Amino acid sequence: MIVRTLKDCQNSERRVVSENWESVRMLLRDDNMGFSFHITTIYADTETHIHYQNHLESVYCMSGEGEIEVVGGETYPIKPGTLYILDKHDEHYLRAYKDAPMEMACVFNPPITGAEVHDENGVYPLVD
Ligand code: 9YT
Repeated sequence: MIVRTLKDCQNSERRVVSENWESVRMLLRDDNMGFSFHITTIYADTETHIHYQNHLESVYCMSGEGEIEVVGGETYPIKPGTLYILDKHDEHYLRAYKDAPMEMACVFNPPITGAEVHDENGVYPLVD
């Protein structure tokens, strides 16, 4: 059994900050669960290009509002209670509207190690 609190994880190297978002990786590859689990804050009034070519991701919105635009496809609203599932490694633009950040719970398969950063194409590398 493993038990962690968001507060403890925030006060550790599990909290990673980037230009448009920050993410607290509460569960990582070295926990051997087959997935990773993150609490991610998408800053208000931002647009992020993301393309997880090596990972599947599901994202549940807990607060805030925005939208996800699939490149070459539809745009879907995101609000509290919305789960989006990138089952086709969908390349997308993630936008948080200007009034408030979006608080998201994210699951990655395969799990990330915690060291990855988005490259210039919005991709996380697959770490051996
Ligand atoms: C929703 C999303 O993919 N945001 C980017 C950060 C990611 N969730 C992470 O690395 O924790």
